[in-house]
Amino acid sequence: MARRLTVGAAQLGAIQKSEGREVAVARMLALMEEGHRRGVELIVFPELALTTFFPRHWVERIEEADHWYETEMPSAATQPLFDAARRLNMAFHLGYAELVREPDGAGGVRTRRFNTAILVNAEGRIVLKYRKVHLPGHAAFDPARKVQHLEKYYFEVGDLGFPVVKTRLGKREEGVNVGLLICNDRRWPEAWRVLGLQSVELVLLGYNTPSINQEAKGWEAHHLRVFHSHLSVQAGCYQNACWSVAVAKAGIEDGAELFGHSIIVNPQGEIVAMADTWEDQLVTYDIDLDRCRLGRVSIFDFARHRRPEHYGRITSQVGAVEPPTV
Ligand code: CDT
Repeated sequence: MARRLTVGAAQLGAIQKSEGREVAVARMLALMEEGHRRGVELIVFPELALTTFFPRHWVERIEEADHWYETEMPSAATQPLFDAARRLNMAFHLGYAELVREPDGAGGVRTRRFNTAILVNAEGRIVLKYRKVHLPGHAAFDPARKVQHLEKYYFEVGDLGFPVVKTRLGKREEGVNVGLLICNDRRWPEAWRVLGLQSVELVLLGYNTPSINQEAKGWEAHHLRVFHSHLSVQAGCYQNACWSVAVAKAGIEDGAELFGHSIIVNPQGEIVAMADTWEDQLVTYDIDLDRCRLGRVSIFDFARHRRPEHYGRITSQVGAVEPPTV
Protein backbone atom coordinates (compact mmCIF):
# COMPACT_ATOMS: atom_id res chain seq x y z
CA MET A 1 0.00 0.00 0.00
CA ALA A 2 1.28 3.46 -0.87
CA ARG A 3 2.46 5.69 1.99
CA ARG A 4 0.87 8.94 0.91
CA LEU A 5 1.41 12.43 2.32
CA THR A 6 -0.01 15.63 0.85
CA VAL A 7 2.65 18.33 1.01
CA GLY A 8 2.45 22.02 0.22
CA ALA A 9 5.31 24.22 -0.97
CA ALA A 10 4.22 27.60 0.39
CA GLN A 11 6.25 30.08 -1.61
CA LEU A 12 6.24 33.60 -0.19
CA GLY A 13 6.38 36.71 -2.31
CA ALA A 14 8.63 39.56 -1.20
CA ILE A 15 8.62 40.81 2.39
CA GLN A 16 9.88 44.38 2.49
CA LYS A 17 12.27 45.74 5.13
CA SER A 18 9.50 47.99 6.43
CA GLU A 19 7.11 45.08 7.02
CA GLY A 20 6.85 43.43 10.44
CA ARG A 21 6.50 39.78 11.37
CA GLU A 22 2.74 40.15 11.72
CA VAL A 23 2.49 40.85 7.97
CA ALA A 24 4.45 37.70 7.10
CA VAL A 25 2.59 35.56 9.65
CA ALA A 26 -0.81 36.73 8.37
CA ARG A 27 0.21 35.71 4.84
CA MET A 28 1.44 32.33 6.08
CA LEU A 29 -1.82 31.75 7.95
CA ALA A 30 -3.75 32.46 4.73
CA LEU A 31 -1.62 29.83 2.96
CA MET A 32 -2.28 27.35 5.78
CA GLU A 33 -6.03 27.93 5.44
CA GLU A 34 -5.78 27.40 1.69
CA GLY A 35 -3.70 24.27 2.33
CA HIS A 36 -6.37 22.95 4.67
CA ARG A 37 -9.00 23.35 1.94
CA ARG A 38 -6.72 21.44 -0.43
CA GLY A 39 -5.92 18.58 1.98
CA VAL A 40 -2.35 19.58 2.84
CA GLU A 41 -0.85 17.67 5.79
CA LEU A 42 2.58 19.35 5.80
CA ILE A 43 3.23 22.91 4.62
CA VAL A 44 6.74 24.22 3.97
CA PHE A 45 7.66 27.91 4.30
CA PRO A 46 10.99 29.37 3.08
CA GLU A 47 14.28 30.33 4.74
CA LEU A 48 14.06 33.45 6.96
CA ALA A 49 10.32 33.50 6.32
CA LEU A 50 9.37 36.05 8.98
CA THR A 51 11.26 39.05 7.63
CA THR A 52 12.95 40.49 4.61
CA PHE A 53 16.22 38.73 3.68
CA PHE A 54 18.08 41.09 6.04
CA PRO A 55 21.65 39.84 5.26
CA ARG A 56 21.49 42.19 2.27
CA HIS A 57 21.53 45.13 4.74
CA TRP A 58 24.70 46.23 6.49
CA VAL A 59 24.83 47.58 10.06
CA GLU A 60 28.05 48.74 11.76
CA ARG A 61 27.26 47.04 15.06
CA ILE A 62 25.63 43.62 14.76
CA GLU A 63 23.42 44.32 17.80
CA GLU A 64 21.60 46.90 15.70
CA ALA A 65 20.26 43.95 13.70
CA ASP A 66 19.05 41.93 16.67
CA HIS A 67 15.44 42.90 16.00
CA TRP A 68 15.51 40.58 12.95
CA TYR A 69 16.13 37.51 15.14
CA GLU A 70 13.80 35.35 17.24
CA THR A 71 14.86 34.83 20.85
CA GLU A 72 12.15 32.25 21.50
CA MET A 73 10.03 29.88 19.45
CA PRO A 74 7.12 30.11 19.53
CA SER A 75 7.10 33.83 20.24
CA ALA A 76 4.05 36.07 20.55
CA ALA A 77 4.33 36.83 16.82
CA THR A 78 4.67 33.19 15.72
CA GLN A 79 2.26 31.57 18.19
CA PRO A 80 -0.63 31.90 15.64
CA LEU A 81 1.26 29.49 13.32
CA PHE A 82 1.50 26.91 16.11
CA ASP A 83 -2.19 27.40 16.94
CA ALA A 84 -3.11 27.00 13.27
CA ALA A 85 -1.09 23.76 13.09
CA ARG A 86 -3.27 22.31 15.86
CA ARG A 87 -6.53 23.74 14.52
CA LEU A 88 -5.93 22.60 10.95
CA ASN A 89 -4.13 19.37 11.86
CA MET A 90 -1.20 20.45 9.68
CA ALA A 91 2.55 20.20 10.31
CA PHE A 92 4.72 23.11 9.15
CA HIS A 93 8.32 23.96 8.35
CA LEU A 94 9.60 27.44 9.14
CA GLY A 95 12.91 29.18 8.54
CA TYR A 96 13.93 32.07 10.81
CA ALA A 97 16.91 33.90 12.30
CA GLU A 98 17.66 32.60 15.79
CA LEU A 99 19.41 34.49 18.58
CA VAL A 100 20.61 32.50 21.58
CA ARG A 101 22.05 33.93 24.81
CA GLU A 102 23.99 31.38 26.84
CA PRO A 103 26.63 31.29 29.60
CA ASP A 104 30.12 31.87 28.20
CA GLY A 105 31.79 29.69 30.87
CA ALA A 106 33.50 32.71 32.48
CA GLY A 107 30.53 34.13 34.36
CA GLY A 108 29.28 36.17 31.43
CA VAL A 109 26.83 35.66 28.62
CA ARG A 110 27.58 35.12 24.97
CA THR A 111 25.21 35.80 22.11
CA ARG A 112 25.00 33.36 19.20
CA ARG A 113 23.13 33.90 15.94
CA PHE A 114 22.02 31.16 13.56
CA ASN A 115 20.05 30.76 10.33
CA THR A 116 17.61 28.13 11.58
CA ALA A 117 14.75 25.92 10.39
CA ILE A 118 12.26 23.88 12.40
CA LEU A 119 9.64 21.25 11.71
CA VAL A 120 6.53 21.63 13.87
CA ASN A 121 4.07 18.73 14.00
CA ALA A 122 0.27 18.95 13.90
CA GLU A 123 0.19 19.04 17.71
CA GLY A 124 2.24 22.23 17.61
CA ARG A 125 5.41 20.56 18.93
CA ILE A 126 8.88 21.28 17.47
CA VAL A 127 10.13 17.84 16.41
CA LEU A 128 13.22 18.83 14.41
CA LYS A 129 15.59 21.77 14.40
CA TYR A 130 18.50 22.51 12.08
CA ARG A 131 21.00 25.39 11.91
CA LYS A 132 22.41 26.23 8.47
CA VAL A 133 25.90 24.87 7.89
CA HIS A 134 26.88 26.30 4.48
CA LEU A 135 26.79 30.08 4.88
CA PRO A 136 27.36 31.85 1.56
CA GLY A 137 28.41 35.44 0.92
CA HIS A 138 30.87 37.53 2.93
CA ALA A 139 31.60 38.68 6.48
CA ALA A 140 32.15 42.43 6.00
CA PHE A 141 30.62 45.22 3.94
CA ASP A 142 31.74 44.91 0.32
CA PRO A 143 31.72 48.26 -1.50
CA ALA A 144 32.06 46.50 -4.87
CA ARG A 145 28.63 44.87 -4.53
CA LYS A 146 25.34 46.52 -5.44
CA VAL A 147 23.56 44.15 -3.03
CA GLN A 148 25.29 42.76 0.04
CA HIS A 149 25.05 39.11 1.08
CA LEU A 150 26.30 39.19 4.66
CA GLU A 151 25.37 35.73 5.95
CA LYS A 152 28.92 35.15 7.19
CA TYR A 153 28.55 38.33 9.27
CA TYR A 154 25.09 37.68 10.66
CA PHE A 155 25.29 33.93 11.40
CA GLU A 156 27.59 31.32 12.89
CA VAL A 157 28.00 27.97 11.17
CA GLY A 158 25.29 25.66 12.49
CA ASP A 159 26.26 23.37 15.36
CA LEU A 160 23.60 20.67 15.11
CA GLY A 161 24.97 18.65 12.19
CA PHE A 162 22.39 17.34 9.71
CA PRO A 163 19.85 15.54 11.89
CA VAL A 164 17.11 13.25 10.56
CA VAL A 165 14.13 12.15 12.65
CA LYS A 166 11.37 9.63 12.12
CA THR A 167 8.20 11.49 12.97
CA ARG A 168 4.48 11.11 12.42
CA LEU A 169 3.11 13.37 9.72
CA GLY A 170 -0.39 13.38 8.28
CA LYS A 171 -2.89 10.58 8.66
CA ARG A 172 -0.48 7.67 8.74
CA GLU A 173 0.56 5.97 11.97
CA GLU A 174 4.14 5.12 11.05
CA GLY A 175 6.75 7.82 10.94
CA VAL A 176 8.41 9.58 8.01
CA ASN A 177 12.20 10.09 7.97
CA VAL A 178 12.60 13.86 7.63
CA GLY A 179 15.71 16.04 7.31
CA LEU A 180 16.21 19.76 6.73
CA LEU A 181 18.59 21.79 4.60
CA ILE A 182 18.68 25.56 4.20
CA CYS A 183 19.24 27.32 0.89
CA ASN A 184 22.95 27.17 -0.02
CA ASP A 185 23.18 23.71 1.61
CA ARG A 186 21.29 22.31 -1.40
CA ARG A 187 24.36 22.90 -3.60
CA TRP A 188 26.55 20.61 -1.47
CA PRO A 189 26.25 16.87 -2.18
CA GLU A 190 27.97 16.12 1.13
CA ALA A 191 25.00 17.59 3.00
CA TRP A 192 22.51 15.47 1.06
CA ARG A 193 24.58 12.33 1.55
CA VAL A 194 24.78 12.83 5.33
CA LEU A 195 20.97 12.93 5.27
CA GLY A 196 20.86 9.95 2.88
CA LEU A 197 23.02 7.94 5.26
CA GLN A 198 20.27 8.40 7.85
CA SER A 199 17.65 6.98 5.45
CA VAL A 200 16.02 10.34 4.85
CA GLU A 201 12.78 10.11 2.86
CA LEU A 202 11.79 13.76 2.76
CA VAL A 203 14.09 16.81 2.71
CA LEU A 204 12.49 20.16 3.52
CA LEU A 205 14.41 23.15 2.27
CA GLY A 206 13.78 26.89 2.20
CA TYR A 207 15.72 29.41 0.14
CA ASN A 208 16.23 33.09 -0.73
CA THR A 209 18.27 33.18 -3.92
CA PRO A 210 19.08 36.36 -5.83
CA SER A 211 18.54 36.25 -9.61
CA ILE A 212 21.93 37.85 -10.16
CA ASN A 213 25.13 36.23 -8.95
CA GLN A 214 27.32 39.02 -7.65
CA GLU A 215 29.98 36.56 -6.57
CA ALA A 216 30.60 35.64 -10.20
CA LYS A 217 33.74 37.10 -11.65
CA GLY A 218 32.48 36.12 -15.10
CA TRP A 219 29.03 36.13 -16.66
CA GLU A 220 26.34 33.81 -15.34
CA ALA A 221 23.17 33.88 -17.41
CA HIS A 222 19.98 34.62 -15.53
CA HIS A 223 18.24 31.35 -16.44
CA LEU A 224 21.22 29.32 -15.19
CA ARG A 225 20.56 30.56 -11.66
CA VAL A 226 17.25 28.70 -11.66
CA PHE A 227 18.73 25.74 -13.52
CA HIS A 228 21.51 25.28 -10.96
CA SER A 229 19.06 25.50 -8.07
CA HIS A 230 16.82 22.85 -9.59
CA LEU A 231 19.76 20.72 -10.71
CA SER A 232 21.07 20.63 -7.14
CA VAL A 233 17.77 19.56 -5.60
CA GLN A 234 17.04 17.05 -8.36
CA ALA A 235 20.50 15.48 -8.02
CA GLY A 236 20.20 15.38 -4.22
CA CYS A 237 16.86 13.57 -4.43
CA TYR A 238 17.97 11.09 -7.09
CA GLN A 239 21.29 10.22 -5.46
CA ASN A 240 19.71 9.72 -2.04
CA ALA A 241 16.37 8.28 -3.17
CA CYS A 242 14.26 10.86 -1.34
CA TRP A 243 11.60 13.48 -1.92
CA SER A 244 12.21 17.19 -1.45
CA VAL A 245 10.01 20.24 -1.01
CA ALA A 246 12.20 23.23 -1.89
CA VAL A 247 10.52 26.55 -1.25
CA ALA A 248 11.58 30.08 -2.18
CA LYS A 249 10.99 33.61 -1.12
CA ALA A 250 10.38 35.32 -4.45
CA GLY A 251 10.02 38.67 -6.17
CA ILE A 252 11.53 42.11 -5.71
CA GLU A 253 12.46 42.53 -2.08
CA ASP A 254 14.02 45.83 -0.97
CA GLY A 255 14.84 46.40 -4.67
CA ALA A 256 16.65 43.05 -5.08
CA GLU A 257 15.23 40.20 -7.15
CA LEU A 258 14.75 36.66 -5.75
CA PHE A 259 13.98 34.10 -8.44
CA GLY A 260 11.33 31.86 -6.84
CA HIS A 261 10.64 28.68 -8.86
CA SER A 262 9.80 26.58 -5.77
CA ILE A 263 9.64 22.87 -6.56
CA ILE A 264 8.62 19.44 -5.31
CA VAL A 265 10.99 16.69 -6.51
CA ASN A 266 10.52 12.91 -6.46
CA PRO A 267 13.16 10.26 -5.65
CA GLN A 268 13.91 9.83 -9.37
CA GLY A 269 14.98 13.46 -9.44
CA GLU A 270 11.97 14.64 -11.42
CA ILE A 271 10.23 17.93 -10.70
CA VAL A 272 6.58 16.99 -10.10
CA ALA A 273 5.25 20.45 -9.21
CA MET A 274 6.56 24.01 -9.51
CA ALA A 275 5.49 27.54 -8.59
CA ASP A 276 4.91 29.78 -11.61
CA THR A 277 4.56 33.19 -9.94
CA TRP A 278 6.67 35.47 -7.78
CA GLU A 279 3.82 35.81 -5.29
CA ASP A 280 2.56 33.92 -2.28
CA GLN A 281 1.64 30.64 -3.95
CA LEU A 282 0.80 27.21 -2.62
CA VAL A 283 1.92 24.28 -4.77
CA THR A 284 0.69 20.90 -3.55
CA TYR A 285 1.47 17.30 -4.36
CA ASP A 286 0.37 13.95 -3.04
CA ILE A 287 3.72 12.21 -2.47
CA ASP A 288 4.16 8.44 -2.06
CA LEU A 289 7.00 7.79 0.37
CA ASP A 290 7.31 4.21 -0.85
CA ARG A 291 8.75 5.61 -4.08
CA CYS A 292 12.01 6.02 -2.08
CA ARG A 293 12.46 2.24 -2.11
CA LEU A 294 13.61 1.64 -5.68
CA GLY A 295 16.83 3.67 -5.42
CA ARG A 296 17.59 2.22 -2.00
CA VAL A 297 17.51 -1.39 -3.15
CA SER A 298 19.24 -0.83 -6.49
CA ILE A 299 21.77 1.73 -7.67
CA PHE A 300 21.91 3.66 -4.39
CA ASP A 301 21.92 0.70 -2.03
CA PHE A 302 24.60 2.35 0.09
CA ALA A 303 25.45 -0.73 2.15
CA ARG A 304 26.32 -2.70 -0.98
CA HIS A 305 28.01 -0.06 -3.13
CA ARG A 306 29.59 2.78 -1.15
CA ARG A 307 33.39 2.78 -0.73
CA PRO A 308 34.11 5.16 2.18
CA GLU A 309 37.72 3.94 2.38
CA HIS A 310 38.26 6.05 -0.76
CA TYR A 311 36.37 9.13 0.42
CA GLY A 312 38.90 10.39 2.99
CA ARG A 313 39.41 13.73 1.26
CA ILE A 314 35.75 14.59 1.77
CA THR A 315 36.22 15.02 5.51
CA SER A 316 39.95 15.72 5.80
CA GLN A 317 40.26 18.50 3.23
CA VAL A 318 38.40 21.78 2.57
CA GLY A 319 39.86 23.44 -0.55
CA ALA A 320 40.97 21.65 -3.70
CA VAL A 321 44.67 20.80 -4.17
CA GLU A 322 46.54 20.58 -7.47
CA PRO A 323 47.12 17.08 -8.86
CA PRO A 324 50.71 15.87 -9.35
CA THR A 325 52.28 16.79 -12.67
CA VAL A 326 53.17 13.69 -14.68
N1 CDT B 1 20.34 32.32 1.11
C1 CDT B 1 21.28 31.67 0.40
O1 CDT B 1 21.94 30.78 0.90
N2 CDT B 1 21.47 32.07 -0.87
C2 CDT B 1 22.51 31.55 -1.72
C3 CDT B 1 22.95 32.56 -2.70
C4 CDT B 1 24.08 33.30 -2.17
S1 CDT B 1 24.79 34.38 -3.31
C5 CDT B 1 26.01 35.05 -2.35
C6 CDT B 1 22.13 30.31 -2.51
O2 CDT B 1 22.96 29.40 -2.64
O3 CDT B 1 21.04 30.25 -3.06
